[in-house]
Amino acid sequence: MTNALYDALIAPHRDNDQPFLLCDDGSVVSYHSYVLRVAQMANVLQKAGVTPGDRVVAQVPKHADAVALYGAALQSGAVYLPLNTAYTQAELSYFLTDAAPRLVVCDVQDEAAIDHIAVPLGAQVLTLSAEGRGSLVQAADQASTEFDTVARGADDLAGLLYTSGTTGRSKGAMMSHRNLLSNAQSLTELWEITDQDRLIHALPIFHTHGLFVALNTCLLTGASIRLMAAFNVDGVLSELSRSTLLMGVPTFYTRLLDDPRLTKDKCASMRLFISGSAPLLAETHVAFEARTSHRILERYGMTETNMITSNPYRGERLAGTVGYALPNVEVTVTDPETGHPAPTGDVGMIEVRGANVFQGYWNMPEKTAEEIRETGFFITGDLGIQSADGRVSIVGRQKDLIISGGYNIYPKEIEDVINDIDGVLESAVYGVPHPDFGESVIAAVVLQDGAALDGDAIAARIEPLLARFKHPRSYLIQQSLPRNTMGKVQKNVLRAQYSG
Ligand code: MCA
Ligand code: AMP
Repeated sequence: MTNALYDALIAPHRDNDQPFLLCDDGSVVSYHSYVLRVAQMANVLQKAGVTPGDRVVAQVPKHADAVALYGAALQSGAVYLPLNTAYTQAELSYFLTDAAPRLVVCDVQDEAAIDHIAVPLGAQVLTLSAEGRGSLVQAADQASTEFDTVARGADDLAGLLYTSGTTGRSKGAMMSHRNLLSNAQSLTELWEITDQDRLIHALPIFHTHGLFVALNTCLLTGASIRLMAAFNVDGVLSELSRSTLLMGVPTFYTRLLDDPRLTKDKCASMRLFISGSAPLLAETHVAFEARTSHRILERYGMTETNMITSNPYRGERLAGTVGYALPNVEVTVTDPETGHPAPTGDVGMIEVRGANVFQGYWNMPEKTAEEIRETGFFITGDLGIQSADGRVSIVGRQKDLIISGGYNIYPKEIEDVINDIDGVLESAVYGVPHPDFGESVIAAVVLQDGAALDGDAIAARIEPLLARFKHPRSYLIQQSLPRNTMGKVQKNVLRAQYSG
C-alpha cells in the first residue's frame, strides 16, 4: 500500500531515534516516538469514523500532539484542515458548514461552543489543550501503536486550507499529496536542509508557512524542530546559538532587530534565516545583514501554490526580490488585461504553473475556473516584474488584500460585516503602513442620516464576528467615500488622506 506523503515524510523514521520535536516544557519527541504517536492517533481517527477523503478539522494549540494529529490525518487518508485559533464562532460556523468534516479537534476550553456547531453537522468533536490534555490525548494513549496505513495516490487530497477571497467568502484550497510533496522536495534541495539542521519553529501551524514549509521540509530530511508555542523575542534569541534555521514573517525580523541582544556572535551556529508571507523591507534586509552578517533569504508563496519562488541559497540574495521559480515551477508575468505574456521587465500579473499548484477551490468550481487557466496557469493576483534571467520582484497586488504580521486580511470581508450594522450606510477598509505588522487595518465609515454610531460602537458589533487580528485599528467616520468616475471607491485616496 502506498500513501505518497506518509511514505515520504513519516514512515522512513520508524527506527530513527534522533530528536524531532523539542518542546517548550523541555520534553523531546524522537522521530521514532513520533511515528508511534501518529499511529495511535490514526487509530483514534479511524475509530471516530474517519474514512479516506474525510475532512479532519484541527483548531488546536501548538503542541507536539497537534503535529502528531497532522501525521495521523495523512496516515489515515484524511484531508487535514487546520484553522486559526483566533477565529470566532461565527467564522468557524462557516468553515465547518462548508467543509462538512467528520471530526473536529479543538481546545478543551472551546468544546461546548464547538459541539454546538459541529454536532448538528454530524461531526464528532475531540479535544487537545495547550498542556497536552483532552479527549484526543486520552484516546490516543489507549490506542495501538500499529496502524495499517491507508493507501492514497499522489492526486488524492491531503489538505484543505481556507484562504479569504476578494468576494468576502473564504475559499478552501484543495492540496494534493503531490502538491505538498513536490514543494517539500524542492525546498529541502534548494535550502540544503539535512538531518543536521535544527529549526526554530515560532510560526503558527495552521497556515502553509508553519505547517507545510516548516514541518514537511524537516520531516522529509530528519531535521530537528524547536517547537515554540508562539513567537517571542526572548525565546528566539535564546535558541539562536543552538540552532541552524529560522523561518519567519518580516515582523519576526523587525522585532529581533529592535533588540540589542541580537548580535553576530549569537547567530554563529545559524545557517539560514528565511522570510516570507509578506514583503520584507529592503531596509530590514540591510539592517539584519549589518547586525548579524546573515543575508535573509526571501521567498514567495501562496496557500494555493505552496512556495513559488526563492532567492538562492548559494548565489545572490537580493533585497526587494523574491528570487527564481522553484524547480518544476513555471512563473510567467502577463498583461492583466489580455492575459498575454508581458514584455520582460514590464509590471504584470504573476502566474504560476507546476506540481505545486492546487487542485481547485472546495465546492467552488466557478472560482477555480476563474483563477486557473485552461493552460494550467494559476493567476496569483500579485503584480510583479521578471528580469531576463527569471528573477521575480513583487511590486504590488491587484487583489484587495492587507497583510498584517503575515496574516491575510480581506477588506471585503470586514466591509460586509460593518455594512450590516444598523446605521451604517457604507464603508471602505484599507491598509496603511505599520512599523511592526507591515500593514494595519483602517475603516472609513459613512453613517446613515441621523445615526449616532462611533468607532467603539462599531468595534463592539464586530467583536463576536471577526477574529481580533482582522479588527480595524481605527474607524474614521466620514461624510462620503472618494470615488472615481466609474463609481469605484478610491482606496489610494483614503490612504493618502490618512497618511496626510
Ligand atoms: C496578533 N495580533 C495581530 C496579529 N497577530 N494583529 C494584527 N496582525 C497580526 N498578525 C493581535 C492579536 O489579535 C491581539 O490583539 C494582539 O495582537 C496580541 O496577540 P499576540 O498573539 O500576543 O500577538 P503577537 O505575539 O504580537 O503576534 C504577532 C506575530 C503573529 C508573531 C507576528 O501574528 C504571527 O505569528 N504571525 C505569523 C502569521 C503566519 O504564519 N503567516 C503565514 C501565512 P488584541 O490585543 O486586540 O486582542 S501562510 C502565507 O502567507 C503564504 C503561504 C506564505 O507565503 O507563507
Ligand atoms: P496566503 O493567501 O496567506 O497564502 O498569502 C499569499 C500572499 O502573500 C501572496 O499572494 C502575496 O501577496 C503574499 N506574499 C507571500 N510571500 C511574499 C513575499 N515574500 N513578498 C511579498 N508578498 C508575499
